[in-house]
Amino acid sequence: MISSASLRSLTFFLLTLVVFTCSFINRHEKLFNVEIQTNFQLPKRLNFLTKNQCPIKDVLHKDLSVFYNKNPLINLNRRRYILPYLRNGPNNQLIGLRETIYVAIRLNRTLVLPLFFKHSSDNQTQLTNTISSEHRIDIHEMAQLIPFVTLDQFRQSCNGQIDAVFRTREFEVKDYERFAEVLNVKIPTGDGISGKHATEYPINQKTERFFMFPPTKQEINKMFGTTALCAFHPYPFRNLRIKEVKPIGPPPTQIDLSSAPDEALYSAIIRYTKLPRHVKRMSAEIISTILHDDFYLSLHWRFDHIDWQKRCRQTNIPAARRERCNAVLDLEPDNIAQAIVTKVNDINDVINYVYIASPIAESGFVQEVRNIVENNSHLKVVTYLDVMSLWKTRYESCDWLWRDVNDLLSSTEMEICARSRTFIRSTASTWSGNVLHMRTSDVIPQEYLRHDTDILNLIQTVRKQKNDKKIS
Ligand SMILES: Nc1nc2c(ncn2[C@@H]2O[C@H](COP(=O)(O)OP(=O)(O)O)[C@@H](O)[C@H]2O)c(=O)[nH]1
Ligand SMILES: [Mg+2]
Repeated sequence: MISSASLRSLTFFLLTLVVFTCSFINRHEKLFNVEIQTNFQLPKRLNFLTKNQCPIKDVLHKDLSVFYNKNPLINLNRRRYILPYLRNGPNNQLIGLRETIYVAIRLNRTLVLPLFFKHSSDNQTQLTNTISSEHRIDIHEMAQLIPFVTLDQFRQSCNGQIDAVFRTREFEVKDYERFAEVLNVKIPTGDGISGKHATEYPINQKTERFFMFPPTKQEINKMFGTTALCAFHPYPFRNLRIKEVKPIGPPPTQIDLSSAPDEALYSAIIRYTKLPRHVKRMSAEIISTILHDDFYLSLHWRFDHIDWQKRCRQTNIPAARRERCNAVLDLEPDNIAQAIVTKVNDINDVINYVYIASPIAESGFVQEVRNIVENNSHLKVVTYLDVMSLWKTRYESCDWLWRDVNDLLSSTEMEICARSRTFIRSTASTWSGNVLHMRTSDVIPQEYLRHDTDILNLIQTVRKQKNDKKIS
């Protein structure tokens, strides 16, 4: 016999269970029902009870302070910080991060892991427009080079307040107010706000456009030298005048800051800020299953109408950009297809595959290129559509992937291009530029790298060859 008291408890328990289950499903529906208005068909509602297990688990750590390394190659003052605020696309952000690390080293400050933002063309920003740093860089690797703290640790150590600003340009009070709101820190911008002034460095200097500085320790200290503990470095990007040297050879076992040349130090920073391991693993899988570990040529076609061509529609653009814009706006899929086929014929090795990477918005144009190439040669063209089909079958239950799939797709395509036999880049793109850094002779034999070229130059050469043939 069940007593009425036990019956009441049982009913209460069942009711609680129902309410909990409903709210769990509801919460997950929100999480998984990520609406993606792209050309590919994602599973509408990912089934979190799917039988297939996600092949790559535990990609993101809840707490990045676990990466606090007592013994990195370069030890820095753990009481003084520098927090960058990155901007524009992922590769601009990566360059901004690298420059901040360089400045941090020269100023002897610990890096604060910044926020990383999704690209403005990425429509997966319903939940948040930020993305985990672990999707952008291999944090394990970076921890081997320098010490860093999380934004939370920084807020705690600095009592939520910034006390020095290392400027890269002129900022107005409203800019600081926005930074303060996004970062949830105080940036005192004058007596009116908190009574304490966060000093702007370089002190008492104005600039028309950007503060630029050479990479020497003396110059950087002249710009930003201060004993203030909690420094903020908004919008770093190409302020540091340094030659980017590809990292090659085995990793350093030690770095002596007093003797390391500036370029070698920057090169080490490039080496230790690589794409994350899960991105490498997924691209390796694509290379083996779709490209059959065969030689393949890759093309980065960056010039999409929505984003890249935006700068062509501005008024008063510099002459070099106008020229590049004119060259791009003139092109038809046929020109690109011809360039690809000509390039493949110029290479001694047998190439059967071509990977075309491009912003998703350009997929119609890329599809036309694909059809022309495949109808006129032996080549099989692979694009993000093939990647998505593979991911839909293999990674359906990896919610970490689908939440940030556009961003991760772009990084995966970078790695695919980095590993190709020959890479055709788009000049004026940091995406292409960073792929070039990844194509070191450690990864691709030097004699292959000689064949790498720029798509606009290649198209011009092909046109010239055709004209010369007509004349002769
Ligand atoms: N999937 C994919 N996205 C790309 C590609 N090229 C550009 N994008 C998109 O455009 C953004 C490029 O921004 P950024 O990294 O700043 O490079 P940049 O604008 O070319 O200098 C990326 O974040 C992607 O959203 C590509 O080849 N594949
Ligand atoms: Mg960009």
